[in-house]
Amino acid sequence: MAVVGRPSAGKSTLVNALCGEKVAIVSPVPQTTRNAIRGIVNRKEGQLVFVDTPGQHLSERKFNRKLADVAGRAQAEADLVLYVLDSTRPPGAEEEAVAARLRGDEGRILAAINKTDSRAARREAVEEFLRAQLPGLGQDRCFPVSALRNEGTEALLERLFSLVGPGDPFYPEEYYTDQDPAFRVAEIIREKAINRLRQELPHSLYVDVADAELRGNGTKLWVRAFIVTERESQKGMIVGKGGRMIKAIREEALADLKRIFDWKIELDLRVKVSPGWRHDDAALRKLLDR
Ligand SMILES: Nc1nc2c(ncn2[C@@H]2O[C@H](COP(=O)(O)OP(=O)(O)OP(=O)(O)O)[C@@H](O)[C@H]2O)c(=O)[nH]1
Ligand SMILES: [Mg+2]
Repeated sequence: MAVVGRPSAGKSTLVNALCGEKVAIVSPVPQTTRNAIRGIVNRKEGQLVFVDTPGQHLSERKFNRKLADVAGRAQAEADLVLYVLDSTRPPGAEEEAVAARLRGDEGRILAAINKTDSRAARREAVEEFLRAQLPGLGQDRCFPVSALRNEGTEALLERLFSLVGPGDPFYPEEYYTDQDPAFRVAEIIREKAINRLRQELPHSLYVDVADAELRGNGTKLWVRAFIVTERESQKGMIVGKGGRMIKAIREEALADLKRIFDWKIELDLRVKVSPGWRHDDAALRKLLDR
Protein backbone atom coordinates (compact mmCIF):
# COMPACT_ATOMS: atom_id res chain seq x y z
CA MET A 1 0.00 0.00 0.00
CA ALA A 2 1.43 3.33 -1.13
CA VAL A 3 1.36 6.19 1.37
CA VAL A 4 1.00 9.49 -0.47
CA GLY A 5 0.23 13.14 0.26
CA ARG A 6 1.66 16.64 0.49
CA PRO A 7 5.07 17.32 2.00
CA SER A 8 4.94 17.30 5.82
CA ALA A 9 1.47 15.75 5.99
CA GLY A 10 2.94 13.18 8.38
CA LYS A 11 3.28 10.20 6.02
CA SER A 12 6.53 8.94 7.51
CA THR A 13 5.34 9.46 11.08
CA LEU A 14 2.23 7.46 10.20
CA VAL A 15 4.19 4.61 8.60
CA ASN A 16 6.34 4.43 11.73
CA ALA A 17 3.24 4.38 13.95
CA LEU A 18 1.54 1.69 11.87
CA CYS A 19 4.67 -0.48 11.87
CA GLY A 20 5.53 0.17 15.51
CA GLU A 21 9.14 0.74 14.48
CA LYS A 22 11.22 3.62 13.20
CA VAL A 23 11.21 2.80 9.53
CA ALA A 24 11.35 6.27 7.97
CA ILE A 25 12.99 9.48 9.10
CA VAL A 26 10.88 12.49 10.14
CA SER A 27 11.46 16.24 10.29
CA PRO A 28 9.44 19.46 10.23
CA VAL A 29 11.11 20.34 6.92
CA PRO A 30 9.04 19.47 3.83
CA GLN A 31 10.53 16.87 1.47
CA THR A 32 12.31 14.89 4.11
CA THR A 33 11.53 11.57 2.43
CA ARG A 34 13.31 11.06 -0.89
CA ASN A 35 12.81 7.35 -1.61
CA ALA A 36 10.09 4.74 -1.63
CA ILE A 37 10.63 3.28 1.83
CA ARG A 38 8.97 0.08 2.84
CA GLY A 39 7.53 -0.59 6.27
CA ILE A 40 6.12 -4.04 6.97
CA VAL A 41 3.41 -5.08 9.45
CA ASN A 42 3.18 -8.76 10.34
CA ARG A 43 0.19 -10.14 12.19
CA LYS A 44 -1.67 -13.40 12.34
CA GLU A 45 -4.11 -11.95 9.76
CA GLY A 46 -1.22 -11.54 7.33
CA GLN A 47 1.32 -9.04 6.13
CA LEU A 48 0.87 -5.43 5.03
CA VAL A 49 3.63 -3.62 3.17
CA PHE A 50 3.50 0.17 3.32
CA VAL A 51 5.49 2.19 0.81
CA ASP A 52 6.26 5.64 2.21
CA THR A 53 6.84 8.22 -0.54
CA PRO A 54 8.20 11.76 -0.97
CA GLY A 55 5.63 14.53 -0.44
CA GLN A 56 4.06 15.77 -3.65
CA HIS A 57 5.05 19.34 -4.19
CA LEU A 58 4.07 21.82 -6.92
CA SER A 59 7.37 22.53 -8.60
CA GLU A 60 9.00 21.97 -11.95
CA ARG A 61 12.57 21.87 -10.64
CA LYS A 62 14.48 18.76 -11.58
CA PHE A 63 14.96 17.52 -8.02
CA ASN A 64 11.26 17.92 -7.23
CA ARG A 65 10.20 16.28 -10.48
CA LYS A 66 12.34 13.24 -9.62
CA LEU A 67 10.80 13.03 -6.15
CA ALA A 68 7.34 13.21 -7.73
CA ASP A 69 8.31 10.31 -10.03
CA VAL A 70 9.24 8.18 -7.00
CA ALA A 71 5.81 8.84 -5.46
CA GLY A 72 3.98 8.33 -8.76
CA ARG A 73 5.59 4.94 -9.38
CA ALA A 74 4.76 3.72 -5.87
CA GLN A 75 1.17 4.88 -6.28
CA ALA A 76 0.83 3.10 -9.63
CA GLU A 77 2.28 -0.18 -8.39
CA ALA A 78 0.40 -0.52 -5.09
CA ASP A 79 -2.79 -2.49 -4.45
CA LEU A 80 -4.15 0.24 -2.20
CA VAL A 81 -3.28 3.89 -1.64
CA LEU A 82 -3.31 5.59 1.75
CA TYR A 83 -3.80 9.31 1.19
CA VAL A 84 -2.53 11.30 4.19
CA LEU A 85 -3.89 14.82 4.75
CA ASP A 86 -2.72 17.38 7.29
CA SER A 87 -5.85 18.64 9.07
CA THR A 88 -3.97 21.63 10.51
CA ARG A 89 -3.37 23.23 7.11
CA PRO A 90 -6.08 24.52 4.78
CA PRO A 91 -6.14 22.40 1.62
CA GLY A 92 -4.97 24.66 -1.20
CA ALA A 93 -3.73 24.23 -4.75
CA GLU A 94 -1.06 21.72 -3.72
CA GLU A 95 -3.59 19.47 -1.96
CA GLU A 96 -5.91 19.76 -4.98
CA ALA A 97 -3.09 18.56 -7.22
CA VAL A 98 -2.52 15.49 -5.03
CA ALA A 99 -6.26 14.73 -4.97
CA ALA A 100 -6.49 15.16 -8.74
CA ARG A 101 -3.96 12.35 -9.21
CA LEU A 102 -6.22 10.06 -7.15
CA ARG A 103 -9.57 11.00 -8.67
CA GLY A 104 -11.30 8.20 -10.54
CA ASP A 105 -9.32 5.64 -8.58
CA GLU A 106 -11.32 5.91 -5.35
CA GLY A 107 -11.83 2.14 -5.12
CA ARG A 108 -8.16 1.81 -4.26
CA ILE A 109 -8.00 4.69 -1.78
CA LEU A 110 -8.29 5.22 1.95
CA ALA A 111 -7.76 8.61 3.55
CA ALA A 112 -5.98 9.31 6.83
CA ILE A 113 -6.93 12.72 8.24
CA ASN A 114 -3.83 13.35 10.31
CA LYS A 115 -2.73 15.59 13.20
CA THR A 116 -6.14 15.44 14.91
CA ASP A 117 -4.28 15.90 18.22
CA SER A 118 -3.47 19.50 17.30
CA ARG A 119 -5.64 22.44 18.39
CA ALA A 120 -5.30 23.72 14.84
CA ALA A 121 -6.91 20.56 13.43
CA ARG A 122 -9.96 21.18 11.18
CA ARG A 123 -11.25 17.71 10.52
CA GLU A 124 -14.56 18.85 8.98
CA ALA A 125 -12.76 21.06 6.46
CA VAL A 126 -10.72 18.07 5.30
CA GLU A 127 -13.81 15.86 5.09
CA GLU A 128 -15.55 18.49 3.00
CA PHE A 129 -12.49 18.74 0.76
CA LEU A 130 -12.46 14.97 0.28
CA ARG A 131 -16.18 14.87 -0.59
CA ALA A 132 -15.65 17.54 -3.23
CA GLN A 133 -12.39 16.21 -4.68
CA LEU A 134 -12.89 12.44 -4.39
CA PRO A 135 -16.64 11.94 -4.68
CA GLY A 136 -16.27 8.16 -4.94
CA LEU A 137 -14.56 7.89 -1.56
CA GLY A 138 -17.02 6.75 1.10
CA GLN A 139 -17.02 8.30 4.56
CA ASP A 140 -16.22 4.83 5.93
CA ARG A 141 -12.86 4.99 4.13
CA CYS A 142 -11.78 8.19 5.93
CA PHE A 143 -9.89 7.70 9.19
CA PRO A 144 -9.08 10.50 11.62
CA VAL A 145 -5.66 9.76 13.12
CA SER A 146 -2.84 11.22 15.12
CA ALA A 147 0.32 9.64 13.80
CA LEU A 148 2.29 11.47 16.46
CA ARG A 149 0.29 9.93 19.31
CA ASN A 150 -0.47 6.68 17.52
CA GLU A 151 -4.22 7.28 17.78
CA GLY A 152 -6.76 5.95 15.30
CA THR A 153 -4.12 3.71 13.77
CA GLU A 154 -5.55 0.42 15.04
CA ALA A 155 -8.91 1.03 13.33
CA LEU A 156 -7.05 1.84 10.13
CA LEU A 157 -4.93 -1.32 10.33
CA GLU A 158 -7.97 -3.50 10.96
CA ARG A 159 -9.70 -2.02 7.95
CA LEU A 160 -6.65 -2.57 5.77
CA PHE A 161 -6.33 -6.20 6.79
CA SER A 162 -10.01 -6.67 5.99
CA LEU A 163 -9.54 -5.18 2.50
CA VAL A 164 -6.53 -7.12 1.29
CA GLY A 165 -7.13 -10.56 -0.06
CA PRO A 166 -5.20 -13.66 0.93
CA GLY A 167 -1.76 -14.19 -0.56
CA ASP A 168 1.74 -15.24 0.28
CA PRO A 169 3.81 -12.82 2.36
CA PHE A 170 6.37 -10.79 0.40
CA TYR A 171 8.88 -10.74 3.26
CA PRO A 172 9.92 -13.05 6.10
CA GLU A 173 7.81 -12.45 9.20
CA GLU A 174 10.61 -10.91 11.25
CA TYR A 175 11.16 -8.09 8.74
CA TYR A 176 9.71 -4.63 9.43
CA THR A 177 11.58 -2.91 6.60
CA ASP A 178 13.54 -3.83 3.47
CA GLN A 179 16.22 -1.15 3.78
CA ASP A 180 19.84 -2.22 3.85
CA PRO A 181 21.95 -1.18 6.85
CA ALA A 182 24.05 1.38 4.93
CA PHE A 183 20.93 3.17 3.69
CA ARG A 184 19.43 3.25 7.16
CA VAL A 185 22.62 4.66 8.61
CA ALA A 186 22.64 7.39 5.93
CA GLU A 187 18.99 8.24 6.60
CA ILE A 188 19.39 8.46 10.37
CA ILE A 189 22.39 10.78 9.98
CA ARG A 190 20.41 12.89 7.50
CA GLU A 191 17.50 13.14 9.94
CA LYS A 192 19.76 14.43 12.70
CA ALA A 193 21.50 16.86 10.34
CA ILE A 194 18.21 18.25 8.96
CA ASN A 195 16.73 18.66 12.41
CA ARG A 196 19.84 20.43 13.70
CA LEU A 197 20.42 22.61 10.65
CA ARG A 198 16.94 23.23 9.33
CA GLN A 199 17.10 27.02 9.66
CA GLU A 200 20.34 27.23 7.76
CA LEU A 201 20.14 24.56 5.08
CA PRO A 202 16.89 22.79 4.52
CA HIS A 203 17.25 20.60 1.43
CA SER A 204 20.78 20.97 0.31
CA LEU A 205 22.40 18.01 1.96
CA TYR A 206 22.61 14.29 1.54
CA VAL A 207 24.56 11.58 3.32
CA ASP A 208 26.97 9.27 1.57
CA VAL A 209 28.04 6.10 3.35
CA ALA A 210 31.43 5.68 1.72
CA ASP A 211 32.47 2.55 3.59
CA ALA A 212 30.81 0.09 5.93
CA GLU A 213 32.12 -3.19 7.23
CA LEU A 214 31.53 -5.67 10.00
CA ARG A 215 34.46 -5.95 12.36
CA GLY A 216 35.22 -7.75 15.62
CA ASN A 217 33.96 -11.14 14.40
CA GLY A 218 30.73 -9.59 13.22
CA THR A 219 29.94 -7.81 16.48
CA LYS A 220 30.69 -4.28 15.31
CA LEU A 221 29.55 -2.24 12.33
CA TRP A 222 32.16 0.29 11.27
CA VAL A 223 30.91 3.11 9.03
CA ARG A 224 32.56 6.04 7.32
CA ALA A 225 29.97 8.56 6.15
CA PHE A 226 29.99 12.02 4.64
CA ILE A 227 27.41 14.74 5.02
CA VAL A 228 27.51 16.22 1.54
CA THR A 229 26.53 19.81 1.00
CA GLU A 230 26.32 22.08 -2.02
CA ARG A 231 28.54 24.97 -1.00
CA GLU A 232 31.85 25.48 0.76
CA SER A 233 30.20 28.16 2.93
CA GLN A 234 27.78 25.54 4.30
CA LYS A 235 30.55 23.24 5.41
CA GLY A 236 31.44 25.46 8.36
CA MET A 237 27.86 25.44 9.62
CA ILE A 238 27.72 21.65 9.60
CA VAL A 239 31.05 21.31 11.38
CA GLY A 240 30.15 24.09 13.83
CA LYS A 241 32.38 26.00 16.24
CA GLY A 242 35.11 23.70 17.43
CA GLY A 243 33.35 20.80 15.66
CA ARG A 244 30.41 21.00 18.05
CA MET A 245 27.64 20.66 15.45
CA ILE A 246 28.98 17.59 13.69
CA LYS A 247 29.72 16.03 17.05
CA ALA A 248 26.12 16.54 18.17
CA ILE A 249 24.77 15.11 14.89
CA ARG A 250 27.06 12.10 15.26
CA GLU A 251 26.02 11.44 18.86
CA GLU A 252 22.30 11.73 18.11
CA ALA A 253 22.68 9.41 15.14
CA LEU A 254 24.61 6.88 17.21
CA ALA A 255 21.92 6.84 19.90
CA ASP A 256 19.29 5.87 17.28
CA LEU A 257 21.54 3.40 15.50
CA LYS A 258 22.23 1.58 18.75
CA ARG A 259 18.50 1.10 19.21
CA ILE A 260 18.04 -0.16 15.66
CA PHE A 261 20.94 -2.57 15.29
CA ASP A 262 22.33 -5.35 17.46
CA TRP A 263 25.88 -4.45 16.40
CA LYS A 264 28.12 -2.04 18.22
CA ILE A 265 28.44 0.95 15.93
CA GLU A 266 31.56 2.91 15.14
CA LEU A 267 30.86 6.03 13.09
CA ASP A 268 33.45 8.15 11.37
CA LEU A 269 31.46 11.17 10.20
CA ARG A 270 32.85 13.92 7.97
CA VAL A 271 31.65 16.75 5.73
CA LYS A 272 32.21 17.07 2.00
CA VAL A 273 31.22 19.65 -0.62
CA SER A 274 29.70 18.62 -3.94
CA PRO A 275 28.70 21.77 -5.84
CA GLY A 276 25.26 21.63 -7.43
CA TRP A 277 24.58 17.96 -6.72
CA ARG A 278 20.84 18.59 -6.93
CA HIS A 279 21.17 19.41 -10.64
CA ASP A 280 23.48 16.51 -11.46
CA ASP A 281 21.71 13.56 -13.09
CA ALA A 282 24.24 10.96 -11.98
CA ALA A 283 24.14 12.12 -8.35
CA LEU A 284 20.33 12.14 -8.39
CA ARG A 285 20.16 8.66 -9.85
CA LYS A 286 22.43 7.33 -7.15
CA LEU A 287 20.32 8.96 -4.44
CA LEU A 288 16.82 8.39 -5.71
CA ASP A 289 16.88 5.12 -7.64
CA ARG A 290 16.76 2.62 -4.87
N1 LIG B 1 0.81 17.43 15.84
C1 LIG B 1 1.13 16.46 14.99
N2 LIG B 1 2.25 16.54 14.26
C2 LIG B 1 2.54 15.53 13.42
C3 LIG B 1 1.71 14.39 13.29
N3 LIG B 1 2.24 13.57 12.36
C4 LIG B 1 3.38 14.18 11.93
N4 LIG B 1 3.57 15.35 12.57
C5 LIG B 1 4.69 16.30 12.40
O1 LIG B 1 4.68 16.78 11.06
C6 LIG B 1 6.03 17.00 10.61
C7 LIG B 1 6.24 16.24 9.30
O2 LIG B 1 6.19 14.84 9.57
P1 LIG B 1 6.72 13.76 8.54
O3 LIG B 1 6.25 12.45 9.01
O4 LIG B 1 8.18 13.95 8.30
O5 LIG B 1 5.91 14.20 7.23
P2 LIG B 1 5.99 13.58 5.76
O6 LIG B 1 4.62 13.64 5.19
O7 LIG B 1 6.66 12.25 5.77
O8 LIG B 1 6.91 14.66 5.03
P3 LIG B 1 7.83 14.49 3.69
O9 LIG B 1 8.63 13.25 3.81
O10 LIG B 1 8.68 15.71 3.74
O11 LIG B 1 6.87 14.50 2.56
C8 LIG B 1 6.95 16.53 11.74
O12 LIG B 1 7.33 17.67 12.48
C9 LIG B 1 6.04 15.61 12.55
O13 LIG B 1 6.40 15.54 13.90
C10 LIG B 1 0.54 14.31 14.11
O14 LIG B 1 -0.25 13.35 14.10
N5 LIG B 1 0.30 15.38 14.94
MG1 LIG C 1 8.34 11.60 4.88
